[in-house]
Amino acid sequence: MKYIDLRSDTVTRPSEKMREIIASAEVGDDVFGDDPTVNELQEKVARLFGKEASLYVPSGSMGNLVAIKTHTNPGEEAIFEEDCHSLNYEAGSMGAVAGLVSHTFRGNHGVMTREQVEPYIKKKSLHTPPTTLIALENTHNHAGGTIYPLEEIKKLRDMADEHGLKMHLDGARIWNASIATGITLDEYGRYFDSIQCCFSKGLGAPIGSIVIGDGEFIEKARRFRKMFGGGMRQVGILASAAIYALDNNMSRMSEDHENASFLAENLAKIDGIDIDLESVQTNIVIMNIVSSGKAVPDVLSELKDMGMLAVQFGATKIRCVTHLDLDRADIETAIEKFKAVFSS
Ligand code: TLP
Repeated sequence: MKYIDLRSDTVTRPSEKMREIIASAEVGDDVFGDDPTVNELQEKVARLFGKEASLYVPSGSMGNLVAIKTHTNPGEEAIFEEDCHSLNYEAGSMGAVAGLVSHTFRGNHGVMTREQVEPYIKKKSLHTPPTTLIALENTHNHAGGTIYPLEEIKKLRDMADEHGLKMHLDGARIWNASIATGITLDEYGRYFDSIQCCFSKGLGAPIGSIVIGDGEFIEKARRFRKMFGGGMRQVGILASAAIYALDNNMSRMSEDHENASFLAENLAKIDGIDIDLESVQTNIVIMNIVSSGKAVPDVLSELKDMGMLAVQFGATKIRCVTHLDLDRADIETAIEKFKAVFSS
């Protein structure tokens, strides 16, 4: 059965054209630094974000870990939003591998503010783990693909400068934020010491993420990538897909955002489904089904029997993500399937 797969934008498959590009990519040994396609990708992305350098890594989780490990020392404290991906879905790497103490704050739609965070920044002392890093997520996955307002990012950057903190962005879906707001990648680049972005989500490449920063930071990060087993060889075959994705699949993301809004507005009309429409800002829709009295696994299994896939996202919540392998007709079909499940 061909499913309408709304589990994630990670389920996208390389198109025929992308596969052709992959097949003809020029390659070399990237651990020696001589894969021309990887080098082209790294230069291109650094340029897009107005930074000196970047480093191709196998996954977003490794990208966040490499970047944060490069900025910090074990026993230091880092500030994270409570529901962020790095702390909740990366297998505990921030504690287990980077050796960090995490201080979390509850964001509003994933957004922590300077006023909220600043009083808790710890100075180095005999007793305290000094706060040395703040990490943001844009778009914020768990909050429903919400966008971090630029004004708040600027305030947090000022705060980071005043207190000597590094600022990292989990920008797995920064492409969506940029397309939705018109804020350029270069503008986002200005406010962070490092950014991690994924090619394997809405951009539709099969594998890969990238860490962006200044030249010295990236050289140091390269060593941690090697330490974590992320030094790859003829990886230009994958980097070529990322270059193709950037050139061809970014501007079309507005279609995914329109599909997500359409899906959310229609699902919100169904009895038993509650959606905070304010949080639907890009390609993610999170719904709470508690008022239906139904259990999430039962709903997901009924949907699956009808040819549709989504994921559980908390005890009473379901997440749907729109992407380039789904068109408006698929979304309309998905809405009909939800209606059928919730009318029974
Ligand atoms: N997110 C995946 C799952 O892990 C939940 C998804 O389906 O959304 N940062 C953010 C904001 C992410 O959403 C993800 C992946 C990552 C980092 C990690 O990327 P990968 O999966 O490449 O390690």
